Amino acid sequence: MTAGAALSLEFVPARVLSGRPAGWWDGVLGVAGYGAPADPAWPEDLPRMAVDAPRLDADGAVCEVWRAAGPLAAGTAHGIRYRCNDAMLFGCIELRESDFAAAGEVSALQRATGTAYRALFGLLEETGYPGLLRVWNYFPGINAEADGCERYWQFNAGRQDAFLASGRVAEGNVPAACALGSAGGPLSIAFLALREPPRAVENPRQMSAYRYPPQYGPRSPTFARASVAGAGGAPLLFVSGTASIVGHRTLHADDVLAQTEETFRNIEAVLDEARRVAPVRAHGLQALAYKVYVRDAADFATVEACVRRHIGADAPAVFLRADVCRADLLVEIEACGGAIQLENP
Ligand code: 3EB
Repeated sequence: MTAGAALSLEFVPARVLSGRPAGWWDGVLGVAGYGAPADPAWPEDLPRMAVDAPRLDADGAVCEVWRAAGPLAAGTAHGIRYRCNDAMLFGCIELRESDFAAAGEVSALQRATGTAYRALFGLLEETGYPGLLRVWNYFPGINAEADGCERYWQFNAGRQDAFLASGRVAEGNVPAACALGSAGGPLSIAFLALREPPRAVENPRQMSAYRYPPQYGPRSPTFARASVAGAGGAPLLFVSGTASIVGHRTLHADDVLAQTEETFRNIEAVLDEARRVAPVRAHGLQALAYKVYVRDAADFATVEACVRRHIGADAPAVFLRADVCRADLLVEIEACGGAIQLENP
């Protein structure tokens, strides 16, 4: 990473990472691995998340490596492993639902989610990084019904309760996020927070998710379409998981190509909005890094070709098999860039 860059992202095959010398890890804020468990040879105090979401575009697991300008401090509090510098903090929390019992109307997943988010807000409060910028959420069976309610809805209830309990409003000042169904394993949450509050960005083509009508669940999802913050005049940019939703409705059910095209119309719209409200340096879709979640592995080639038509051959992108939070959504795409330095693989 170049001197002075506030934050950098590199997608690295997990097998390459395991050979890195000890000193290489010094500037690493944290790692999210997709497709395989975390490597036990990594530093003990490294925040890491292992998500069971197989990679579709290459063999083996891939790791998202976040680096920040040093010096970094590390710690564990509220069950969260974190690293931070003077501007930002990255943390990971993994909770097993089996460690939680359902209580009356409240499912084990809802309780685990509430516990995770209360821990997250407690940590940010104590360490002094209140500006929650980006959250990644993964848990198995996101579309399954359990205890008379969709599991994604249970997750939304636990998340929103914790936002409200922390004194944060559940709309407006909310982070960029994604929520995907893994193939198994714990509730896994990674997050990035800053000293300063980020600016939430919405998409004029889409209803804000926190205003979705109740047909998508009694408690609405708590996230913004994008968020921008920090790095002086050139903000870091995170575009949330984005899908084929216009207004509040899913478009093109059963047509994965049309969904992918619609998703890019949404990403373009949220990028335009981000540039309108902040001095974001992002010269179009080719300047961002992407994670693409595909529900059905058989759709991978169709989705990849469409994605590459939009982002070009060189933009960093990984393609993962995962369930999207509405049963009729076949693809979801997240992006980041702006002042984030992107290392090409
Ligand atoms: C949507 O637009 C699709 O619950 O944190 C995208 C990004 C979606 C984040 C979340 C859900 C979330 O509603 C799903």
